[in-house]
Amino acid sequence: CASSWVSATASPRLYLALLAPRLVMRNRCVLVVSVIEQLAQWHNSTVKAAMERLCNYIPEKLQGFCYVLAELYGPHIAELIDRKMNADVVCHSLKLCKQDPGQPLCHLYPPPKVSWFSTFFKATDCARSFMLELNSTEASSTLRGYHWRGRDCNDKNTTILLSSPSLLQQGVDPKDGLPYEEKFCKDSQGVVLLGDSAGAHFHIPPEWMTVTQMSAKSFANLPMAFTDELDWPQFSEITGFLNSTIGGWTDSLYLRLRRRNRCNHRDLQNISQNGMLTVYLSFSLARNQLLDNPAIVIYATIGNDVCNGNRDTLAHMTTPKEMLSNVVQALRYLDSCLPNGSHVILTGLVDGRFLWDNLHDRYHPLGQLNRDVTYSQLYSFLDCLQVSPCSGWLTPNETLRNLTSERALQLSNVLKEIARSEKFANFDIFYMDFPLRQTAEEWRKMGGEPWQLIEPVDGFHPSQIAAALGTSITWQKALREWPQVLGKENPFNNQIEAIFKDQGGH
Ligand SMILES: *[C@@H]1O[C@H](CO)[C@@H](O)[C@H](O)[C@H]1NC(C)=O
Ligand SMILES: *[C@@H]1O[C@H](CO)[C@@H](O)[C@H](O)[C@H]1NC(C)=O
Ligand SMILES: *[C@@H]1O[C@H](CO)[C@@H](O)[C@H](O)[C@H]1NC(C)=O
Ligand SMILES: *[C@@H]1O[C@H](CO)[C@@H](O)[C@H](O)[C@H]1NC(C)=O
Ligand SMILES: *[C@@H]1O[C@H](CO)[C@@H](O)[C@H](O)[C@H]1NC(C)=O
Ligand SMILES: *[C@@H]1O[C@H](CO)[C@@H](O)[C@H](O)[C@H]1NC(C)=O
Ligand SMILES: *[C@@H]1O[C@H](CO)[C@@H](O)[C@H](O)[C@H]1NC(C)=O
Ligand SMILES: CC(=O)N[C@H]1CO[C@H](CO)[C@@H](O)[C@@H]1O
Repeated sequence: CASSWVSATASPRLYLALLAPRLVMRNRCVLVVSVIEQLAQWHNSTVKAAMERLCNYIPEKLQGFCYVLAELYGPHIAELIDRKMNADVVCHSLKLCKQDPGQPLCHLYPPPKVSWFSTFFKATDCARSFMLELNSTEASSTLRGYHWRGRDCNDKNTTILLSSPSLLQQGVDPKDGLPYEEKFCKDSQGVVLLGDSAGAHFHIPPEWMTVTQMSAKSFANLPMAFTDELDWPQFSEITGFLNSTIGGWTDSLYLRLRRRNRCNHRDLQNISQNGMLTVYLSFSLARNQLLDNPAIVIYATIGNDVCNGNRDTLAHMTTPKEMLSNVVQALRYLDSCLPNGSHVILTGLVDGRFLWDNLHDRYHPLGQLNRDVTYSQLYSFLDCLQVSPCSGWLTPNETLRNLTSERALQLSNVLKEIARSEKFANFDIFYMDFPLRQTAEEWRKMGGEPWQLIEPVDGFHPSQIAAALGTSITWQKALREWPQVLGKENPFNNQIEAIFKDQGGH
């Protein structure tokens, strides 16, 4: 079954994989102009100096380009900012020739004192392209690196997992000539995540837009972040294996399984993807049904089935009937791939009302300097641009938020019912609610605030803290209720560690 692809396409749908980069791209002008404006304000400098400062901060590779753009568009931007235009107006003015007729004017900041429309039309110069109209293709053409599956596996070649085993898998004990794997490894298993952008850990660093703390250090991770499409699976709750550099800490199912049984080392893969709807289930699974160890598959699409950016968002949500058929189809496929003795854990959908309830009147990182952009404004702006990651939850309309949660609950119940009633030959199957309530509870006990559990920049995804806490809650639950899923503790752990050390990294 290695490297086979399934695509179970039902109806064509908006798809967050496209949406997540779009979310950044459609906003990049407002975002960058805001940063320039605020840098000038914070350092009491001219706009020109602020642009140079920003160019200095970003990685050297991109600096030449940045200076060219600053030279090209700088004077125009500077003039507009000096006339007290905010970032919305500057960006509209730069893009006027591209403004689709009939589209609403979308703005992040409150309109300037002068009437919005008159400033808008006076300020036009129709610059055709703007520094942030950088094409996303440049960034996404680089191969996703090893962060996605650990070093054994190149994301684009699913056979590699099998062909370059870890040191332990290759070795033979010189004393008795027995292969180490046979001696030390029973009960070992891999971790697989089928999920969406939350599982892959979508994150935009707030340091990129907080001018009060901005320095060259803030952008050191920029090239890598774009290579990985702004996902950070290396820190994520299922497949994380590096210490978090994005706040919080790393705790993952993989690290815990590895601690329990050192033979699980490097057996991780992440086949989650931004926006994997259950109807768009298409994945490649690097696992050989006969030769490989069983796997734990975490099947988590915690929001995308009810989240879309459509005007009539309710009509575009997955129905319970569709959910049933999509998930069962996906599970049948897994049954044909997974080695016997595997386990599948279905995770329910989150109740996204948590987002609005905890964020709507707080300031977004872009709005902290002047106290002028709240999350409620950000959500309306994204909605207006039709790039909201979730129109049903990120809305002031309480009825709509409730209806979205109602559908999410219905879909979770479908998953629960599947786990209860369906049987598969090669794995057993379990259901758990998305542990949001317990996570918030734990965090409160640690002295934290609920808003810290949400990604500060997008105001939507779970934060690194939420991910790490979620792992520990999931682990405790599994240990209590389904210990067979986690396998036994390996009595040879200490010996393995003594002989192989860290086995050359993850
Ligand atoms: C900002 O700089 C200008 C000129 O360098 C100076 O006149 C002004 O007082 C400064 N403002 C503040 C708030 O430091
Ligand atoms: C941007 O990328 C798209 C496809 O990804 C391409 O069609 C388009 O021509 C590119 N635009 C520019 C200005 O390079
Ligand atoms: C994938 O990796 C294997 C083993 O290294 C190699 O033989 C094969 O040609 C690769 N396939 C592709 C499509 O790169
Ligand atoms: C994280 O850092 C700690 C010490 O700071 C270290 O002991 C540990 O091995 C690191 N973990 C990973 C996954 O790199
Ligand atoms: C939304 O749901 C909450 C909790 O169930 C309820 O208290 C509230 O009255 C509902 N609001 C609307 C507008 O339906
Ligand atoms: C809120 O959403 C509901 C459901 O989509 C809709 O019927 C209602 O008109 C909306 N209310 C407002 C004030 O937009
Ligand atoms: C899987 O293993 C179980 C017990 O270990 C066995 O009962 C079952 O028949 C096996 N299934 C298949 C499809 O081999
Ligand atoms: C992280 C990862 O492996 N992502 C992959 C998941 O599967 C899809 C479809 O096979 C790939 O396109 C992703 O790159």
